[in-house]
Amino acid sequence: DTTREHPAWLPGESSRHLGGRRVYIDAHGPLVDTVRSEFTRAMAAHGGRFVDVITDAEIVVILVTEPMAPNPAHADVAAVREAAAAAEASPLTPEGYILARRDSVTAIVAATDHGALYGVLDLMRNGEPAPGVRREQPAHPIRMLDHWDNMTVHPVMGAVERGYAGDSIFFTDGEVRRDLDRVARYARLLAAVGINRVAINNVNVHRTEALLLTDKLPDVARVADVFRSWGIRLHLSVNFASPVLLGGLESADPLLPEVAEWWREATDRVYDAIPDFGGYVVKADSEGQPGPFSYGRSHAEGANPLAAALAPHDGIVHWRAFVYNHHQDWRDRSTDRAKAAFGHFVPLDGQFADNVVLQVKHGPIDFQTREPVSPVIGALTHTNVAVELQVTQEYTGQQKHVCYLGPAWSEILRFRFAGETDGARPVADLATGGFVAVSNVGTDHFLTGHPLAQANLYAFGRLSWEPLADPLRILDEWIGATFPDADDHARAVIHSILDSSWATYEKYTAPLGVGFMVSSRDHYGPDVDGYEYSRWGTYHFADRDGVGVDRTQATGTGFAGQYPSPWRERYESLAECPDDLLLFFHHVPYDHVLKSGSTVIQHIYDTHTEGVQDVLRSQAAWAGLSNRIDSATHERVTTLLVEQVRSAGDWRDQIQTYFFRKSGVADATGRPHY
Ligand code: BDP
Repeated sequence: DTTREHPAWLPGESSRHLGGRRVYIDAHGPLVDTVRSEFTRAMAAHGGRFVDVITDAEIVVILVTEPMAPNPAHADVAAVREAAAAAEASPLTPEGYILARRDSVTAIVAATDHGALYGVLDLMRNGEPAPGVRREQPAHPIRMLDHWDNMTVHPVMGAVERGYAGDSIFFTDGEVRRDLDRVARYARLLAAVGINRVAINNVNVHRTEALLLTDKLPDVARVADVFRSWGIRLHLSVNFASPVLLGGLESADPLLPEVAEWWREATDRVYDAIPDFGGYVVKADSEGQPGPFSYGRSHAEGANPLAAALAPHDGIVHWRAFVYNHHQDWRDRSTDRAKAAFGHFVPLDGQFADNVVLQVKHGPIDFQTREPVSPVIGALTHTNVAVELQVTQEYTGQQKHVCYLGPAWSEILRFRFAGETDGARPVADLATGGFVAVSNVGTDHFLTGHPLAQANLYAFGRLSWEPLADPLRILDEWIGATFPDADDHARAVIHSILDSSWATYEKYTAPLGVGFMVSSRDHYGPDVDGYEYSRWGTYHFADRDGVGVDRTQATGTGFAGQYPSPWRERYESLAECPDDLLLFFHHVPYDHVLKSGSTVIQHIYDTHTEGVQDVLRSQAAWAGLSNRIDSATHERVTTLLVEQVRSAGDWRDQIQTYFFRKSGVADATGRPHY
């Protein structure tokens, strides 16, 4: 079936874990209907049947309630008895479940239909559990994807802003799609990795998309219906000026009673159409979007009326902290885009309503390959904070390059603002508002353009459920669930191509944390000075003597001072600053010696050569899989690797040449210069 995305975890084969068995279900609720239909589908393909007597079953799905009222018959089955005992010993959270296996019986025990669905999807992804009892529950209740989908093809940004996988799966020609089959399959994939909220439209809300909130509500409700059967709540990005744009008011000043009233009425109508609507995503005062600054109001004053409208319905405002001046004067070295979000939002800590989540990009600038963790995440103690990641590979190869981001996200989630002291909390724990990421899917046959980019979507879901999980274990899970028929050799090759692909990408692109150096239009490919004299505020300051941005307190922009100790001192100090962020924090001469023992200039030369060699090795390894995985996937990746090799070579040549010409320092290994 060529309309189906491919290969995708939960391919047809995974239903064999559910089929061919005698299944007993003692549970109820809308999501149990979904569970039942998964079993029915699997049984149609692989045999098996539902049974009425628990002792006849090989797979048991039951709900326990609080206080536990166990069916006495349940005690006759060891797996159920053990799972129920575990649930009693420590109660399950609403989305949690216990998987137990004893003798030939697998038991899935949950407290809600949502937990039961997650338990069954776990079985589908991973197959039968090992003997014993395993408890799973999400670290955070909010695990969300944002789509940057436009309703019409934007002249510059296309159908999906920063999308690299075809058109929008939700919209076409200014309307919500009639046929939502792909959305249904996507929802199933997302549920299988624990995603429970999706915002369907771009954070840049143009006039057409603004109408989703009002005129287009019946169509939005159709999408919400599809997501609902997978336990996913739908959210909308809204335009802050909606009261003017849609309501005909003269002002969107958030302190005007008529504006608050407009939001309340509009929101009530949304809930009439979609009773479990998730809430609003707002990009305000950012890159041309309207916001409270136009009325002299703070962002807390801007967010709270929307929050008040949503609160009676259990809705949330995701308010983005991506606020900075994109019209700054590049000649004025006193400004620093990295400092902006902290300056705007930290003084407002404690002023946001309880159902506002401040959505903070993981780094202080903008989804670069390597950035320090945003200090805003550590500084807000009285505000719900969501960490925003970018699954769509805007700055990491645009789904033409292999770049598995699990290890990058894992470093962020494990980062401790207080250093390595006992009891210091990692970012994973500070994300009191959960995790949000920009999705990477579209109408492309492979769902994500590059088939291996599916691993990023999978990893984001799994990390949002279990933020401290090992990203390489998640990678192996994804490989197992996606290529169930691949032999051990093929799996090992796929693993080796992906596991260090982020490090490889970093080697051949902008060095040592300096970022950008990309073409300023589409952010793909090298353009070392592409942003150097622009108003966007992202610079590298390379000259004949050195390179890097001085963000120290002593002589630079002072950004390092936004961190608590020990990072403030570490980043400030040339001797202590980690190599991989050196040029983010310091401007250094080319002969500065790194902790690695190499000089900055030699490091730039060497890593760029190595990075291309890494890609060539991946290309050769992939070629060896030609008869070991399905040919369509093999061909697509083969084609993309040709482009990755070309592009990596382009990066290497431009970066090496640029820095040779700037510095005049020859490559110590004698490699030729251009
Ligand atoms: C930047 C993208 C831009 C987005 C913006 C955002 O280049 O297209 O609109 O982020 O997050 O990285 O709002």
